[in-house]
Amino acid sequence: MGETFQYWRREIETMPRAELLALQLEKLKMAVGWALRTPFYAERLPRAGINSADDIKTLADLRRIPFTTKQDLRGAFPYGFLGVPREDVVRLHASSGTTGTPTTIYFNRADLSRWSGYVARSIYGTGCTKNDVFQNMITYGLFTGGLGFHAGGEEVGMLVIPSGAGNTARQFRFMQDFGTTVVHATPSFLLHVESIMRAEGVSRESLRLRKAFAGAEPYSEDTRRRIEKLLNIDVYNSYGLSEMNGPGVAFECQAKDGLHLWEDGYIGEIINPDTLDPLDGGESGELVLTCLCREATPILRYRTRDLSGFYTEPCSCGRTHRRLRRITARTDDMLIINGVNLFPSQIEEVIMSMREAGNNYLIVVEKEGMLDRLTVKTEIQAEFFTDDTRPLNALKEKIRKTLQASITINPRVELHESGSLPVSEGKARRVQDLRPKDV
Ligand code: DLL
Repeated sequence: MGETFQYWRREIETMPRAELLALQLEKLKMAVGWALRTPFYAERLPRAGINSADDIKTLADLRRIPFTTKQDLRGAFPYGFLGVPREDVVRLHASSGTTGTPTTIYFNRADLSRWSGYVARSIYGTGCTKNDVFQNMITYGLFTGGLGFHAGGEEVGMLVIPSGAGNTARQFRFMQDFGTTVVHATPSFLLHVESIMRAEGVSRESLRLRKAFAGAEPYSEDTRRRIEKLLNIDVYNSYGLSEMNGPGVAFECQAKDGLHLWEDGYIGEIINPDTLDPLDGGESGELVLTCLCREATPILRYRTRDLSGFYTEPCSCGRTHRRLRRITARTDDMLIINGVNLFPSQIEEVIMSMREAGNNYLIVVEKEGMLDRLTVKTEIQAEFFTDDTRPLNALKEKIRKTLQASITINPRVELHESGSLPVSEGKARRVQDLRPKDV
């Protein structure tokens, strides 16, 4: 490729593995020390025979620490995971908490500075510099995507426009007025940008856009390519979660071949989600993360429910931090349709690989008598939409067959005009499961 890679902290990003592991051990000890100051771990860790940081002697001792789950975080709401005096806390973020009690993460000043360092490193690694104008088109507020990227962008020295999500007409005005070169948004929103541009009469040539960071929800490689083609930009996958600060946990570099997990800030493990056994050979499984960089709310061995795996070969960019495979599903995303397991990402893969299919889709599951009924509603590209029902029926049948071949379930397919299915301002809601609960 002849590409020149740029590093924010070269000595850390390309650190020899042995040194990186030694650094992880040092930081793990520190994180265990921090954790023991929280009410939750002060009780949990001694039960596992860990009474002080000195009980961690090697990285293998990590496995003596019990897993932490979302339920643990909820159960200890609001302050059970707080490890510093309340007056030293300067910020909190909370998970979207669609059901039940939210989970809250607290930061002291040093935590915020460490976090923005990881985001800055991620942004810089995609080739951005202080010459860029960065429009952060994602929700600000309790969600970590807004302020997280904002701080990282400022640290790189970019001009950051805190435009937030939504209000698309204004977004384009900002892009034109300030010469925006980089944007951050969810992939589902980015898929819509081009059609909104057309509707608003904004020409691609009037924009200086060259890159986007897309994350906070799963998307396929075909979706990435589609956005890149639609907008003629480079799209970089960005992964994170509020329990691990937010964005800046794992990020693609310019090689765009897996997401580097910043292993001086986070320890990643892959486990079998059913047996909880470690999977050390590059297999896919549930990602478990330990945060090494947050004192106010230390979280150890957190079960993310995200499915991924590590690449075993090194990256062409020279970074030594291992790469995660694109996260396409969560263990709790799985639908069971008449006994067959289905991840929504399997449907996305089919839809986004078909050139006739549009940029938005919706999955509906209902009960019909004793059976589950799967309907895939998909938009189709404007050029394939006609008043003539014959070609439309043929296309519907083609999509149905392609889906069935891939998911082994026979779905009902509905075709919708481009731009007619609902778009969410935050994370996309792709699945409507209308089946009665507990049946
Ligand atoms: O979504 C943090 C974030 C903000 C990441 C902006 C990237 C960009 P939460 O709201 O806590 O935090 O949601 C975390 O979103 O466990 C994954 O299931 C999913 N997720 C995040 N990034 C990706 C990604 C933020 N790149 C949850 N690919 C995680 C797939 C992702 N899923």
